[in-house]
Amino acid sequence: MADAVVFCGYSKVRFSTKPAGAIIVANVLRSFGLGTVMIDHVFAFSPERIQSLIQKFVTPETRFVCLSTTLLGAPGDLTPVMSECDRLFRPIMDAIRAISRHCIFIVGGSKITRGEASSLPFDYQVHGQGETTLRAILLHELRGDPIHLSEGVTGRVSDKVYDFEGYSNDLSLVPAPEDCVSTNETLPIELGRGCVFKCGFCDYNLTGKAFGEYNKSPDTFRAILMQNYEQFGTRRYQFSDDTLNDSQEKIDRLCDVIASLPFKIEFGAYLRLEHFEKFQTSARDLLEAGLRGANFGVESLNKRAGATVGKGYGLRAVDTLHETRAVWRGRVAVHVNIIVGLPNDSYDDLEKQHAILLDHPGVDHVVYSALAIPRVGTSLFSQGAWQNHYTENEPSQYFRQQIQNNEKTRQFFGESVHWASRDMDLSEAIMISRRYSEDFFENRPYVVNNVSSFSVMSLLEFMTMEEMRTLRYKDLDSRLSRMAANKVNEYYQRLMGVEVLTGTQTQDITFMPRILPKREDQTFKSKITIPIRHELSPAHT
Ligand code: B12
Ligand code: SF4
Repeated sequence: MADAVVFCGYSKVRFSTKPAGAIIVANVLRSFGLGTVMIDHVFAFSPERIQSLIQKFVTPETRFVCLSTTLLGAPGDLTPVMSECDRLFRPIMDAIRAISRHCIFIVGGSKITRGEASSLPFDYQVHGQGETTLRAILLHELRGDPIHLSEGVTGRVSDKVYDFEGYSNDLSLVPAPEDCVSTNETLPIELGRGCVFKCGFCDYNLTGKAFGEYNKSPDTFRAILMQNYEQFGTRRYQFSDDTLNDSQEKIDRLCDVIASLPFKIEFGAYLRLEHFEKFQTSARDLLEAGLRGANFGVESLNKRAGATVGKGYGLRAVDTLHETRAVWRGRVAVHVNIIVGLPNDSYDDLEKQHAILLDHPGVDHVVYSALAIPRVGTSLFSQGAWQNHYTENEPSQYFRQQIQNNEKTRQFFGESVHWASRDMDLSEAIMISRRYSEDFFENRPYVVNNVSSFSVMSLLEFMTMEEMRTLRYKDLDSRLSRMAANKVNEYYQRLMGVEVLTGTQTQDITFMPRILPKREDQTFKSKITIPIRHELSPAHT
């Protein structure tokens, strides 16, 4: 049985890693002494297996059920949306309600933060960072503390009120033994949260942070690496930082900590390409520290186009990619993201760019995405800046049909502007992206060419980088499916064998009884010690 259950998953089951946000949420619950189980791969399990898991963990005493939406979607879904998560989670919610009538349902993660609505009756919807907001909910539910809800959405609790000051010393991104981590598993990690840049199209609520803000202290970062190594033997990571190399200071801190470890690690990350020109030794330093997957948001090789959204590195990217290649020599999987449909990118520009990328020896994988302008959200575009460059138009008859025939596409288009620029509209941008992607995969057939640099980090659990550079993706297709199925099966078996611990202690709360006494209880103060920095006084009220 469990006091709390956290459901989560990554729609690309083949290349999955446990979602960072869900691990953190589970640990916040545990820090309150609540016996918590995290159920990953939630939508990849058969209804029978879900039923068995619910029977094993949910009882009438279960108090909290959480859903973490970052990366969550139906297996194989590349751009999952909240409505799809609602559809798949509804039967799970109903089954749990039938057992525990009074349990509290809480949802959070990127989809909720972005402003997508949930049609399910969640008691709380957490907007933004979850550490402090979830604590506020738990203190409200468990000991009757007041809570500050945001207006507009029922049960919304926002990090705008409950901001997270303890980030740099927070250790909650370390899975617990009951999270069923296997020895060779690639785990998520973060050195920093939020991004110092503010690209026009970016739909993330923590952009434009100050340099150095929300970064882990070296001691905390090292402690996380050590704990994972000692508990699970972990040596491979995916950073969830938006830009790992935003400053020389951050690169140095990363490299110093890694050099001080008694073991070597490998990692993948989002990196800013122009910083390899700016910080001259960083390509070598990062390689030596263990970089194996580099993910670059280049967006456009056309300076005039990129500059309109804050990515104006232009054709110099091509030279820098040659330079990183000369240092990395195939040991790092290099992934480039390109947006089709930026202002000033004509069809001719896109053709030239595609020809360059297709032949570039320093590029292993390219993801072409049509520019999406969300109606809701936090990007400059979703707030209306797109109107400087685009008008809204109707999709062609052909596209309208495609949209109508597909529930997910309908949802995507429903939430995005169907834009038209001087050069193309969204429908054409989607077709162009698709054509370039197919062309790339046809011409560059090896595994490393067909999967993202993040997927490479997961695949390193099963094969070497050399194999990924010499094996054809098509020949591996069925093997990859089998591997994914085995991974989910093994995880299920281990989860069914798990005993959920209750009363786990953390560094935050020295003692916390499982069901907290009410505030009026005179024994309360002597039983619980919450350090001052975690006393929840809403920051802006
Ligand atoms: C790393 C990352 C990836 C990696 C993931 C690898 C991995 N397994 O970890 C890769 C490269 C694979 C990836 C892929 C994609 N990604 Co991505 N990715 C990110 C990134 C940079 C970090 C995610 C993360 O782990 N953050 C760290 C954790 C701790 O944060 P978190 O999950 O948000 O959790 C916190 C809160 O949200 C909250 N919380 C989370 N869950 C819950 C639950 C409850 C109950 C509560 C109370 C709180 C709570 O508490 C947590 C702690 O504060 C984010 C941007 C960002 N910085 O968040 C984009 C982001 C999540 N990705 C995004 C997108 C669009 C994609 C892609 C669709 C891109 C594409 N076109 O292919 C794909 C598809 C992914 C999918 N299936 O959904 C968007 C999602 C937008 C949306 N609608 O949700 C984001 C927000 C980027 C953006 N700028 O818009 N991504
Ligand atoms: S696109 Fe990347 S670099 Fe730009 S603001 Fe968003 S997270 Fe930062």
